[in-house]
Amino acid sequence: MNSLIEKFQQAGQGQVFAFFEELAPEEQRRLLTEAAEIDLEEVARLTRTLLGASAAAGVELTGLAPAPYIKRPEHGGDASGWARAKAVGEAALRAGRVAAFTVAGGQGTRLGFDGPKGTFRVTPVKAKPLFQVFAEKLRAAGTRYGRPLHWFIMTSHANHAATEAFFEENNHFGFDRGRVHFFRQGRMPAVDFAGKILLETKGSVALSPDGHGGSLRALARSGSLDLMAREGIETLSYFQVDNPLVRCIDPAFIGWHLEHRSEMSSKMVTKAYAEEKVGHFCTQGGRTVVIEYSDLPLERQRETDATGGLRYLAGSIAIHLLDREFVRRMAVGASGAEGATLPFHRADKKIPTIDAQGRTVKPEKPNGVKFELFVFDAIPFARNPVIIETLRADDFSPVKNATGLDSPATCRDDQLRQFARWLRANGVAVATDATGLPAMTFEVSPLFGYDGDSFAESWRKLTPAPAICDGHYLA
Ligand code: UD2
Repeated sequence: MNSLIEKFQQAGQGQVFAFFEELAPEEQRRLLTEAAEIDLEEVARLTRTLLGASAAAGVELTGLAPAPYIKRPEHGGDASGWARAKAVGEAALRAGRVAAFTVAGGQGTRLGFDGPKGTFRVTPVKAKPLFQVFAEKLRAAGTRYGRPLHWFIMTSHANHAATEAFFEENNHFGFDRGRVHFFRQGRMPAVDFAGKILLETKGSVALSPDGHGGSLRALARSGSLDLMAREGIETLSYFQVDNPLVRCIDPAFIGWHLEHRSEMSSKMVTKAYAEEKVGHFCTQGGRTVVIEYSDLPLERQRETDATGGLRYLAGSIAIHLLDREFVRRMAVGASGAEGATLPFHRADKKIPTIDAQGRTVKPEKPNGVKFELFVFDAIPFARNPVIIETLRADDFSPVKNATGLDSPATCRDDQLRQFARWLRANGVAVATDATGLPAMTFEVSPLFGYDGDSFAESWRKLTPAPAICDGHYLA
């Protein structure tokens, strides 16, 4: 018998090959390839630690306190410190020591959009897809600092080919194709509540992406870290595919990170309301940690301090800077060799599978567990982690849901508000409502301006300044 099948049987996972004899040869090969991807010891360990009777009851919450962060100058922070940080960051950009990194391997189920999320169209006039917005911001920043940037994009098995094809069809949105690097994240098998690996069909395992925390080992495995080392890139600017407002390249953030010799830095916003679905920056036992909203009981989320404000105020918006060699260290740990290891999180899900007779099962309630790694779990392992404050309006408006909060509609309005603020800052009168939303719909190309500074530079060069009207595209 095939030695891999034997290994699965010895591990009590023989059900993976229950229908093997019925499969055509190429289906058998495919199943064997998928099975070879699975680390049976890891699955056994996770079953013990996350599913078994001795599984810890959730995340440890004792000794939790709000984490300190560097305040923005407009909220009482040290303006000269911010100016210095910006200069340090700009110098690193001019020296080509920074690259961009987008995690785009998620399944985007909540949005109900079929296709890689980065292909979703978001801008108000041109309906540019998310990937184009990032590509143009990065191109513009590269030009501004005289060093074209490298851009790493993590995909999943499910969307890798479609993502690459999309860039190909669109001529990489003007990005130097030799500087865009796609790589796939790893996968984990889903298991039932007894820890048995689930099949999706007779010839395929129920595999799903290993979470954005899988990006650390995928960066190493794909050779991206080696490429960075060859190119003299020390810092990765990490952001999610769902947030077109993100400052993909933020010199002050980079400067704070470098000045503190931090290995992993993060941006926080003050939470909009107590139950906002973001992680919470905390300290615990002298280390910085992020506690996801789903792990922090509601009464803690709502706790107030002496001033009546929220005690756990600092929300994580999933924007980080990562030191290259720190990622390498974490990646080694993740494969179990030594040192630091990211913990897996358990998510109970409805997992389409087959029963013992091979019939399709579409469960109506959770029937099993997926295992995921979270990138912010690396923070406690980082030397000198820094958290800086950012303004939500300039960094965060994700597209998560089809309607309501964090939807295409709210994101479109937030983009319009930002364009209006940039115009107003340059002396243009723009009619807006009380929330800053302009009456007209217009769009600023990231190639014209991707932040307040770059917009002002381009605007000053326009003589005479154009009259912006409804439908205008400033490029
Ligand atoms: C994430 C954070 C939350 C907050 C919020 C801000 C977690 C657990 N929570 O919530 O604290 O910061 O973002 O928007 O992270 N992805 C992959 N591979 C995967 C899974 C996800 O690449 O296996 C990517 C995905 O494409 C997206 C990002 O990670 O770019 C976030 O994924 P999500 O939608 O699962 O995160 P969410 O909204 O639950």
